[in-house]
Amino acid sequence: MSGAIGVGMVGHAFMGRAHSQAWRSVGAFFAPPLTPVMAAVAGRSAERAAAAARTLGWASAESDWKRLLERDDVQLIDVCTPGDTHAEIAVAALEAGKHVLCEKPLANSVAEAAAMAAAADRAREHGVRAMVGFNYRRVPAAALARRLVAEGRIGEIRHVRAQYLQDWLADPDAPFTWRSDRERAGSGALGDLGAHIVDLAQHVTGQRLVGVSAVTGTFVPERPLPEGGTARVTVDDAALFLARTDGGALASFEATRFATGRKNALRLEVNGSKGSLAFDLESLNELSFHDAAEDPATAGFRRVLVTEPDHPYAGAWWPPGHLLGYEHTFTHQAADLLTAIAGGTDPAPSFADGLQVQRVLAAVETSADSGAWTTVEGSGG
Ligand code: SOE
Repeated sequence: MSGAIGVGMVGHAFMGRAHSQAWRSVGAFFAPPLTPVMAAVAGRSAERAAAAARTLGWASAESDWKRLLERDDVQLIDVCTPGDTHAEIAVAALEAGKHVLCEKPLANSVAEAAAMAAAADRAREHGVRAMVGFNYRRVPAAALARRLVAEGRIGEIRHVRAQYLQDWLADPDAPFTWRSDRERAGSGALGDLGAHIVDLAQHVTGQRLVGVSAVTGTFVPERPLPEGGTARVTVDDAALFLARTDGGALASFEATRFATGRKNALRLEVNGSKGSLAFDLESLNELSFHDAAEDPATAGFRRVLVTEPDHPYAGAWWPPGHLLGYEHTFTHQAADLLTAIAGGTDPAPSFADGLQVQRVLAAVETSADSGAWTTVEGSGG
């Protein structure tokens, strides 16, 4: 398949802006087999959607996302809304024969995620594709880490150490938003940040979590509402857990919005029998690599600048040493999705992958509530 593909995006806040940037830039840098046409953006307020269309580069605006499904000039729906609407929009879009890109976490519950994965399975039979937006897989350094693990460069994996640390809720006076509301967000730091590190750790190692032992906490139980008064926080502020993988590794995970001074510190360290890899999103152009076979006198973590033409994604951008940022991960995501749609293959991560992450999140909540080791559904663990 080649030619153009019309995109309709639902939601135009932070994620909508990040995705818009990707749709604007992907054609210029990746020459994808399908050229995205930014047909329409949908939002609940006609005025705000029209303003978003103008600033973000969409040709038109709709005040009801359902209109996007009726439009012949839209073949791909990009879901950038809070989690409570993902399932309804994505399932309807797939049933209308539209390809879907859906922001993470896939849904607010395992039941919703399962319904979405089932809809994606049915749609695949008609050549319709679905992808969940775990964008950090597409940081060149993270993609290189996966490549090195797959090539056996760090041997058998013993430890996975994953953290996603932010601090934007550490101030008790920070206002209440949908992200602190279980009805809308599903969970707190767990689904928002923990989902990313679960996906990334599994992606880099090629192993899946089979069981967890977790603690979660809410440090600030009420927050001020912008319009006055307060609202009760119904999600976790932080979630920490230990896990076993199906490859025999022992792993630890930490997701928090209360790590003062840490702004967007997604860190992953993997220790193997032959060496180690370490990544920190706050220095996202670098991958630290330790080769245990090196002379101990000079061995240690080496900082690899991941900007060479043969590093994943990097060659499409600038000459070596010219750095990339957060926004590029969304462009890479768009490029891979367009390539998969054009090639008639399943994009990764699929909705089935999103469902599996959702099951890990559910196991974490069950374990935190019960205090018991909890098996991840479907893991055979
Ligand atoms: C907020 O914590 C947030 O924007 C997440 O929702 C994103 O998924 C993450 O990439 C950055 O932080």
